[in-house]
Amino acid sequence: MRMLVTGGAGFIGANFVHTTLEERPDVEITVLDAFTYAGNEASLTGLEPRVTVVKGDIADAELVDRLVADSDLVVHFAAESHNDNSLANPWPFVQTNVIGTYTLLEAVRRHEVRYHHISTDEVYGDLELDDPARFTENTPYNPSSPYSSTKAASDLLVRAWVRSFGVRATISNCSNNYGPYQHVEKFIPRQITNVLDGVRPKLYGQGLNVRDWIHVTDHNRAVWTIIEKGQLGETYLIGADGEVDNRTVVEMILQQLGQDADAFDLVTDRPGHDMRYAIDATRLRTELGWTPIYEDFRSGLSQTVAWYRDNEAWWRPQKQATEAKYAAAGQ
Ligand code: NAD
Ligand code: TDX
Repeated sequence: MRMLVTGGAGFIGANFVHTTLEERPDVEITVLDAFTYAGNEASLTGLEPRVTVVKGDIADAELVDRLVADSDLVVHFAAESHNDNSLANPWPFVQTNVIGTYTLLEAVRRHEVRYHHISTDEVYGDLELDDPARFTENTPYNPSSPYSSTKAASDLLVRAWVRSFGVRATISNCSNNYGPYQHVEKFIPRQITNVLDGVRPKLYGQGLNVRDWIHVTDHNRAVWTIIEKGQLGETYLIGADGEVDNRTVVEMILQQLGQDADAFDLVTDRPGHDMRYAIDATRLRTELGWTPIYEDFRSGLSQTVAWYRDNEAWWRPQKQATEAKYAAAGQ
């Protein structure tokens, strides 16, 4: 099988490429990635000949047409993915997440290629801390940020291309991922690498916001489950019952690195900061039989802490510029 993986040099895409090579000997992969600040060549070294890396933009219609024509399946991870960046400059989010997805959809439509669309639970907006509800496939879309609204727009394009043009597509909306190869701008790697650098972790607001953490390998195994068993045209939510508030995550990281649990700073909150995300993945579990492997967040986190401790050469080149950006925003 020849597979086109967009965004394969990013966090989840690179993990997807690694897992796929290990578990699917019949798959050959072409990665299409623009290598923005978030793409990292060091995440994909030594994977030839089963992986071919093409540097290019998903909004480049000619390039996309050629690569899609040559594929049996497209898995679309590429995106501008960071909420804080989308508040500072929304335009690349509209361009990549909306126009880029449109460009891919037109190509899979022309060449009748199976397509899987990677999306986020943030399209559903947020929940109150004391709300017993969790997101399901039937929750109405209500995105808050430029990032989540462009992801919502891309999901809706996929649904329309399924219905109007018969494109063979599935969609997944996953909760917050953690694990190796995640850019140091994101919450967990930022705090781990801060502590490794002797810098106090930075919590937005009071640190009360809740995220529903899932290990990236569990996300990617769910994606494969949907590719193989999902119903065309359908949406599946992916989550592993991993709700934890940010303050508790920081306390765990500090403890795992031998520091006092209260050695963090509270900093300026993110404007419009979503309070809580929570996924009900019953459909994925019961209809498709998926279950997560990393059921204990604390031990998955401790493996992730160890990965960053052991792979400084991977993250060090991005650290200074990332922290300079946060410092300018008072965060
Ligand atoms: P990431 O920012 O780590 O990686 C994104 C990748 O896309 C990078 O390699 C980047 O170079 C590439 N890219 C960006 N613009 C491009 C363009 N125009 N053309 C080609 N490549 C381009 O993101 P991630 O965290 O790995 O997220 C991957 C996908 O998963 C995204 O669609 C995101 O919305 C979704 N998602 C992420 C999470 C999470 O917790 N990180 C949770 C749910 C869903
Ligand atoms: O330094 C920080 N301090 C802090 O308290 C950072 C970077 C974040 N936070 C908070 C904000 C959030 O409540 O931690 C939480 C997680 O923040 P991010 O890592 O920026 O993730 P989030 O905004 O929740 O979005 C992530 O999950 C859903 C991904 O970045 C998205 O791509 C995905 O769709």
